[in-house]
Amino acid sequence: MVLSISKYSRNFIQLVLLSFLFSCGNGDEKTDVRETDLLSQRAAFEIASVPLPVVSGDSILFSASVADSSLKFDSIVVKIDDQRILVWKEKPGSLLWPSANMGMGKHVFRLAGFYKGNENGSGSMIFSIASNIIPEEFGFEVVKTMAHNPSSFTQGLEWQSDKLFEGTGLNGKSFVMQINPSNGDALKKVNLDKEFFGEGITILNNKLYQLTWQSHKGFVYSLPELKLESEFGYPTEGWGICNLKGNLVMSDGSDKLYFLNSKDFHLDKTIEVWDQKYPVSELNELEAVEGVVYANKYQTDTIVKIDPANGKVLAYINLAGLLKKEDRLGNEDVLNGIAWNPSDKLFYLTGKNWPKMFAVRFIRKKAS
Ligand SMILES: [Ca+2]
Repeated sequence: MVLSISKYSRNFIQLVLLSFLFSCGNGDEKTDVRETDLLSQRAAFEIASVPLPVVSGDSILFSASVADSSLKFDSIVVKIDDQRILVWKEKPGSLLWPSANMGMGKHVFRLAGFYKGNENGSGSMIFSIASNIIPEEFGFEVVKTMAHNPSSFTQGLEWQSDKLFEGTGLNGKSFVMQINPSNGDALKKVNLDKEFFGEGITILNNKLYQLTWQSHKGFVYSLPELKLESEFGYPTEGWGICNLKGNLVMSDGSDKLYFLNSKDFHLDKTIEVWDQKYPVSELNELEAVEGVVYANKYQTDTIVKIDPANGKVLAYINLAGLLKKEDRLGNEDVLNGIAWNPSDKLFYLTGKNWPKMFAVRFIRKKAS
């Protein structure tokens, strides 16, 4: 619980910073007022609370009143996130807003009051949207068991046609490899410099992208030769990566997925992942399969199936017992490799320092 509270406050700070950046670049009416100024102004409005969280699909009734009766307004601009929704004349009112097309997680309802052209009061409220989908529950069936190199601290796993690639972590032990699927031996291997802690990998248009943990730097390799070609930067930590519709999709250990343009690596969009009650944090290794994203939750035996359009959890897959107790080698040997093989339609799963890799089919649990 302590973790989730600190994550909440971290998300809030990120949100405020993000809003600040957006407001700086917005030439809208008087939005050259900096967000920090806006938040430090007198709270001119009282905004009625909404359900915590709002259930996706429900309409949200926003209503506000004047808290500071000494202020007069010509107009009150209503925004949700950065979008200007409407303008109330002289007095605040109410707004019934549909949530169906909004992404999961945090949003901001914001009011800015103006009098004779000057902004003279503000108010804002953060609210969250949770999924309206009951996640399906899956177990698994092992179809094939293979050897995996137990010295590989697995951070990313991905098939390209019949070739399997693995990225590993730890400083001085970080590699990107093409491996023999039957025993985990490296067929091709590139070492990362000691300063880098390797993370997830993904393959798009014959290029392999590899993240690093805290260096804000990724590497691009050309295939099939697995030759370092270029580097790219990103502001977050790097955890897992996959690709979807030509975009790179990254995790950073939070409840967010970041969609990066693969040409210039700019951030196209961010989604937050939620089930019906809570954000799903610690998202790690990723795999995109037939338009949806699978993510393992760090230090658990759970893989989460996510709708990338909105961040809703579609299913939870429970992989407890996949690696038997007698095969476990230490504390850090957590599930951390997910690679979908389209030719046999199986998930290939392994973990950090696991001696085995498994080809697995997910089996839907019967409703009890
Ligand atoms: Ca993967």
